[in-house]
Amino acid sequence: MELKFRRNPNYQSLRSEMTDEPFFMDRRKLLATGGALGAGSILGALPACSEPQGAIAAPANASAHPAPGAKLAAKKAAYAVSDTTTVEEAFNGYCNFYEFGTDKDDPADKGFLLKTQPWQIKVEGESDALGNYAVKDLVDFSKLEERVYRHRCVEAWSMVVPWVGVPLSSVIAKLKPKATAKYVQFETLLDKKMMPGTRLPVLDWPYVEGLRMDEAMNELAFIAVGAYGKALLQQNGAPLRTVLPWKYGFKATKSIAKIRFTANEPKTAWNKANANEYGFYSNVNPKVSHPRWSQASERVIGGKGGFNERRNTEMFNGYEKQVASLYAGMDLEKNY
Ligand SMILES: Nc1nc2c(c(=O)[nH]1)N[C@H]1C(S)=C(S)[C@@H](COP(=O)(O)O)O[C@H]1N2
Ligand SMILES: [Mo]
Repeated sequence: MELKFRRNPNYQSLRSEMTDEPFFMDRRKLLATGGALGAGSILGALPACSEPQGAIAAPANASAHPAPGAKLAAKKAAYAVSDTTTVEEAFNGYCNFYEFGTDKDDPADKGFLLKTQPWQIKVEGESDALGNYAVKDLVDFSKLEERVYRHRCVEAWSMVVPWVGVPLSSVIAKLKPKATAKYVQFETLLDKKMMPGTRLPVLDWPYVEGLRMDEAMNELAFIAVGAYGKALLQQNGAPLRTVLPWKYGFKATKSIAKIRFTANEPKTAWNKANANEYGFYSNVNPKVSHPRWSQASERVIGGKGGFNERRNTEMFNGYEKQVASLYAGMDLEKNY
């Protein structure tokens, strides 16, 4: 995981030229699919069978969740960040989602291939509620919250994102973990047709991540179904993903297809790829360097502060108050 700028060696200049690729591409794609239009505006006219799969906000039945880009109603929660919110185009256009390719603009370019309707989440392991669930079975769309969180990638860049979703604890409560469930593992969909990046052995697919149960139940742990007031676009992990603001971004699992409760520490994708560089905990920590770079500061993506804005990285990404107790007595250098 290193910074890569295939098309835009001066990525930052995009902020003054917002019609450049990839953002322009992304907008055009949205318009073409109706995702950026008011839900329903062009839908009534279309016969159901002509709908581009996963692109149009036309829930076929009550259990269907909003399609990528559909507007979501959410109540503002008390999680805010003093720094400027990242411009939406940067959040949508500068992504890590290796299932679509390893360049930052691959997910925005190819995400439209991912059909997010219908969607099933399979629950496995130490649970009294095993089975297959629709997104709406797990996420109560009448209780959506907007939470503005810091988002810190292990590659030393950051954003500030207004997520829309529900506490992860509310989802876990529906899944009745047994007392033997000490961890929870999240798994991303693996579909070689819809995710061209998975045809290459970049990671040991499917992408898996995990948390200790008490981490998963922490108030900050969030299941996002949206951002910027709209249902997540594919590149950001539609239809649902985890958000764990005190951890490096790769601990979040996009486009979740399985949730597995386990007695033992589950495997995680980047730890399998390089255990020396990516630990199970991966809490944001400015004092513990990545073996190949410092984590003391971060490059601010899509903010207001000029093209080379940096900020100092905070312990637990600024969420020490909420999460420090989870790691009391642990050596955070050993448990990186
Ligand atoms: N399935 C899957 N989930 C993933 C990734 C990925 O490549 N595949 N990348 C991770 C990384 S490194 C980061 S920083 C965040 C990026 O989320 P964003 O693109 O929505 O900002 O997603 C994480 N979740
Ligand atoms: Mo990341």
